[in-house]
Amino acid sequence: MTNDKATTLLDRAKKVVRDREGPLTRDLLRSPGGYGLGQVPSRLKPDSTTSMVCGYCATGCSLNVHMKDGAAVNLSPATDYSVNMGMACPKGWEALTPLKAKDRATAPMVREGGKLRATDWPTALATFADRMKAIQREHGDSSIAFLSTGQIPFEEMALLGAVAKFGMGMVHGDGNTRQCMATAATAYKQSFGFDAPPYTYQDFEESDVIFFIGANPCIAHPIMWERVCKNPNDPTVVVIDPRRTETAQQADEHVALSPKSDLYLLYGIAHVLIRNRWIDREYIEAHTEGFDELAKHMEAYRPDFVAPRVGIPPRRIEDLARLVHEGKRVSFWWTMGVNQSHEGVRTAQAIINIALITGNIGRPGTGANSITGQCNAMGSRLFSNTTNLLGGHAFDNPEHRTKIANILDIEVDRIPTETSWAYDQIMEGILNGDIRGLWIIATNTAHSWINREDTHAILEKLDFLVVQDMYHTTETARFADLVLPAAGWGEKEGCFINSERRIGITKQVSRAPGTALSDFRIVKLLAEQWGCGDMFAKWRSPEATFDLLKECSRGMPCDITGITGYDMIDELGGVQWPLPAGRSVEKHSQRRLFENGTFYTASGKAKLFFDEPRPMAEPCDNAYPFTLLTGRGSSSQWHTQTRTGKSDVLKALAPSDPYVEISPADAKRLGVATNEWVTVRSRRGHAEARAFVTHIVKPGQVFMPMHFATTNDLTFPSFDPHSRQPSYKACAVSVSKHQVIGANPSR
Ligand SMILES: Nc1nc2c(c(=O)[nH]1)N[C@H]1C(S)=C(S)[C@@H](COP(=O)(O)OP(=O)(O)OC[C@H]3O[C@@H](n4cnc5c(=O)[nH]c(N)nc54)[C@H](O)[C@@H]3O)O[C@H]1N2
Ligand SMILES: Nc1nc2c(c(=O)[nH]1)N[C@H]1C(S)=C(S)[C@@H](COP(=O)(O)OP(=O)(O)OC[C@H]3O[C@@H](n4cnc5c(=O)[nH]c(N)nc54)[C@H](O)[C@@H]3O)O[C@H]1N2
Ligand code: SF4
Ligand SMILES: [Mo]
Repeated sequence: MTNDKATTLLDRAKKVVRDREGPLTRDLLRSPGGYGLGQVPSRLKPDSTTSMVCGYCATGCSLNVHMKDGAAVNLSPATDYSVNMGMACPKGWEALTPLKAKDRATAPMVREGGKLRATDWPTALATFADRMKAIQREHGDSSIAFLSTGQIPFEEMALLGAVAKFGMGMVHGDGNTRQCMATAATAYKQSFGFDAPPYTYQDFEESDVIFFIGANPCIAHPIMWERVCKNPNDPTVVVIDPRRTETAQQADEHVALSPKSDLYLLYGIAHVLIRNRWIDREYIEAHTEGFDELAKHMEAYRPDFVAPRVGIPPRRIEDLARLVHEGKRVSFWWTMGVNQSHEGVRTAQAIINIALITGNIGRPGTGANSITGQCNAMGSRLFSNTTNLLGGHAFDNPEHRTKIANILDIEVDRIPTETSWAYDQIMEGILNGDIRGLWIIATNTAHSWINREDTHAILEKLDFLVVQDMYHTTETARFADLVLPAAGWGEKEGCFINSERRIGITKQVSRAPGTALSDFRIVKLLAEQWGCGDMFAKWRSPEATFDLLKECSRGMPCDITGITGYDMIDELGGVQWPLPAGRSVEKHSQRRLFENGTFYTASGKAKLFFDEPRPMAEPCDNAYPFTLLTGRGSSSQWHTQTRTGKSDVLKALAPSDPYVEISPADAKRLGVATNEWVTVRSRRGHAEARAFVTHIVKPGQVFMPMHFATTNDLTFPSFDPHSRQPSYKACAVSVSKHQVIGANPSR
């Protein structure tokens, strides 16, 4: 279709809508800047190539999108971007395909007579405001809440969090980053004084010893793994994971520890380091607090005490400590095997402690480095206005509230004085009837939340559930009273922050289908309908919002006041925070934190935290003799598969049925072979899955990928007490051979 023809058709479509619907919709159609209804991308030439950051994982690769007649036709990985340098994983290559899926939500839908029916925006907006307000009037501000995401630009998250809390008066709102990054965020905040991952990806290439703890980058962050492969120092790579994962198979050493025994292992390593004086006394004195207490606590964790709890010989603990000691540049990287644990925060801090006491931080190739998950998990941690007030501020700090109120030009008493409930507390609140209206944006709770049976009962209990998603067919949308159709990545603009704190830009290269709108636009319209639109007049567009958030960051560790705007981010190949006003950076620069040993705590020193290890929430017993581990299964599947499941290419690259990894010894005992159906049972539910007989798991353990909804029918809802992150990765299950071999019993 030519541009002219598209414009004519669009004009006609606009006229039809204009004639039918009132002033609100007219305003919606007027929106400039590529975030309105079906317009030709405004910032880009119709036939051009533009680069933008990928919308899946937190690696933050840049993709060149090739446009013809104003529409994206193809893409290829950018070669001049420091993150990926010409590489992309299958999801990145296929990123445009899910936009064309048949089940895209193309119009708002309301539930009538038990069924979701298409409606127009004015009806949808009025339904939202009327129903939410009625609940709020009757049951108070705390009775309506929202659940947000790490997968939309942070300008959208910030607007959402601001409108929900300052405009609509909601008190509680959390994000799916709770399932993912809460542990790392809490650990960093306590230890460093701010949630600040210290590294830059260059560190992958500069280490001589690399530890991956509960991380499987070959599958979950393949382009980060490519960076490890480019390391010229022939580094020693150690993988600490109960499973012999793809990454473990590539590594020099695999420590197949017992599930959730990381704290013992890490304390054992710290014990040996301290006992042998393999520590950096000078660094400890100058830059840390609490070493004497730490050393005292670690006395008990002798290798012979620790080893049986970890399931490895004492000698290996000595050897691992020696490896840390002999390395010149040792880096420690962790992901969900640590974060998703009943004692995740202390485990993350045990890693941080080892880096600190050996002086492995703030230098090239070092660091205690949490790898983030979603494309904008870091953006959500700083700007979603859920657990933190915009820009890493605290809701319960009066000075912070005043600062933010002044920047946003709102009354300070619009800002809640208390921190929101966490995700699990919001779910609990629904169960108790305290929360009755819920607005879910860009997360698929009914699939991904821990212990799905309960989740479904909880969602059913709500008086009013709004689901704002790209697709109307998600597990969560099935429970919705109102579905708001959202534009996805590539259909709107804004910024993501990747794992190394690099702010990257995404653009509109494609039109959202039907009357789907960007989340930014949807939230603006809801604010107007609610009657608080004037409060957000300054939030004109994503880029105007970026400017506001910049101001919010001023003087904070994440200060980005030195970024002039989107063009600068584009030109420099992304910009890592911080970049305070007056400071300049080179194109493709690589910056790490704490080079001068000063942390964000009041004393400027990092704090050393430790605790007694606690038993697993649900240990195995005779009835449920296996430990179920869960996580990512393949590099071509993304979470609940609403997007990757729409690509034939990606589907061909991954198993289509749920499966369970089971050790050859256990399979033999149970009499099951690969591909046969088995039933996996926990105290909460059961799942049918195909057996995948493999040495990846040890006897007594099984693994199921999270990409199939049934996995969370089994998981046990336990949480880290400090971060409230769910412990998805360990519960007790049984496995039995299914009677009807070869047939799929779940269909
Ligand atoms: N292809 C693909 N890539 C993704 C995603 C995706 O869905 N698909 N999701 C993205 C997101 S949001 C995230 S958070 C990341 C997750 O990235 P990762 O955390 O790397 O992936 P997971 O498979 O969840 O978990 C990592 C490993 O933890 C191990 N583990 C389980 N229990 C323990 C334990 O007690 N101790 C230790 N040390 N290890 C344990 C598991 O065996 C698993 O191999 O991936 C991101 N990248
Ligand atoms: N058992 C088990 N469970 C897990 C995990 C595990 O390891 N094991 N990992 C946990 C982790 S780390 C994570 S991060 C979560 C992820 O869990 P979810 O967040 O539930 O997973 P997604 O499939 O990414 O869901 C994102 C939703 O947003 C929609 N969407 C995408 N882009 C947009 C957009 O621009 N706007 C709007 N409005 N919608 C959009 C998608 O269609 C999809 O429905 O799962 C957690 N659950
Ligand atoms: S590694 Fe992550 S950011 Fe890079 S292309 Fe794949 S999904 Fe996208
Ligand atoms: Mo995640």
